[in-house]
Amino acid sequence: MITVHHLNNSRSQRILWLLEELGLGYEIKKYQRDPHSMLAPPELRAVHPLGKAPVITDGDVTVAESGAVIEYLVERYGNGRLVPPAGSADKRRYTYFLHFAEGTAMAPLLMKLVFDRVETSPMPFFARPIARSISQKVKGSYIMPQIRQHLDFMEAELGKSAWFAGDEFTAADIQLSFALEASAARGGLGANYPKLSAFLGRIHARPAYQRALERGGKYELLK
Ligand SMILES: N[C@@H](CCC(=O)N[C@@H](CS)C(=O)NCC(=O)O)C(=O)O
Repeated sequence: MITVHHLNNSRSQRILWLLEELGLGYEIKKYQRDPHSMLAPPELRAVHPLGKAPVITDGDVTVAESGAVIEYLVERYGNGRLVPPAGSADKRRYTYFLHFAEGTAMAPLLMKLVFDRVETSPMPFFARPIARSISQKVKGSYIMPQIRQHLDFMEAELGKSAWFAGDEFTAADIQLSFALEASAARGGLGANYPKLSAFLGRIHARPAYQRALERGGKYELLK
């Protein structure tokens, strides 16, 4: 039996969605973030030393890191579903986006979250204007331009085909969804990106996405 070690409001929601798309049976072990630090509870480190989500166990196999979890599940159980044919141009795009999502797109979105917190976290009153000024400079000169560059790129890519890796929906769309949902929550993705907004509408309407939400529980991305 596949067990998804599911942290609330996290990347592991994507794995529930993938399993629903593949129609596989699985169980969920739920973990709650610490309400102040937002970190995962220490119990998750018993599953994998980094204690981050997603991580799955399947018999005596443990797989962490969302791209690796997705590759494991589609390779082991997909029977060719949700992956473009080997050797095709779509497969190269698929592999690129599987890595781009966590390797490139998520980095400035995480920095935005951290710098927003720097501005609002408790500190001596005289330090706040300095902290705010540094944070706003970093966001204005680096973080937001990076996020916009990534969104512009993804918007243009969706002009080439219906989905990110061709005209068929693939697991790369699932992998990219978290960066796009995080961009909608905190990175300026709105009506200014019509193709990306429509992409979010299309994935949220998928029955498997809805079923994963029902099983995973409340899903609200950190702002
Ligand atoms: N690149 C990793 C990122 C894993 C990650 O940072 N997960 C977050 C949840 S979205 C987490 O576990 N945060 C809680 C913590 O680090 O304690 C992946 O894609 O799996």
